[in-house]
Amino acid sequence: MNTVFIALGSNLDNPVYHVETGIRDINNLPETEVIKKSSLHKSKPVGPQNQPDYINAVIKIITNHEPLPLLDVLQDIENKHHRKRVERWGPRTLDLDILIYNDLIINHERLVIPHPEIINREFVLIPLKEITNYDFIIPKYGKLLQYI
Ligand code: A4P
Ligand code: MG
Repeated sequence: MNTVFIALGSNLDNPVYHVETGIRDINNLPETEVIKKSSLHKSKPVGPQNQPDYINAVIKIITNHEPLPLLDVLQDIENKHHRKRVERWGPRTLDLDILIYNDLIINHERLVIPHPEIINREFVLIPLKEITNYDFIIPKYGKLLQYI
């Protein structure tokens, strides 16, 4: 089994609903279980400001999916939530980002792990801190606490 952290974000059509059902959808994937879930954090948009506030959360899962197949099934879930890719950093019904996958460092054209923005985004760091220990290490970047 692999240990993976996933960030969820939504700022359209009832964001709390999309984040809650997104977590449920991930838990329902075969050979996958959500083992920790942060609270839901409300935050101002990073990037274009003319969009609604976001609801963000981070979960910890265990899964048998390899990294790219996991990205595929997460994108299926995003599509099921009618996510339209219109604008970079623009509004979305559900965004699922793989933050950390075991201690892997991946630089693939479709998948960069750890997520390159992880250390720059409070809406990821704060919920990640909530579900990890004080000495948690982000692969490649080091101690989580130094970024908060
Ligand atoms: N991709 C590469 N690495 C990964 C990874 N680790 N996890 C590729 C997931 N996907 C990864 O993503 C584009 C491509 O990134 C995917 O096809 C995948 O192959 P996308 O989600 O379709 O595109 P996007 O939304 O235009 O860009 P991106 O970079 O995902 O946007 P962000 O960085 O997620 O930013 N403000 C607040 N407060 N809260 C938010 O959640 N989110 C954004 C979106 C902006 N501002 C925000 C929030
Ligand atoms: Mg994304």
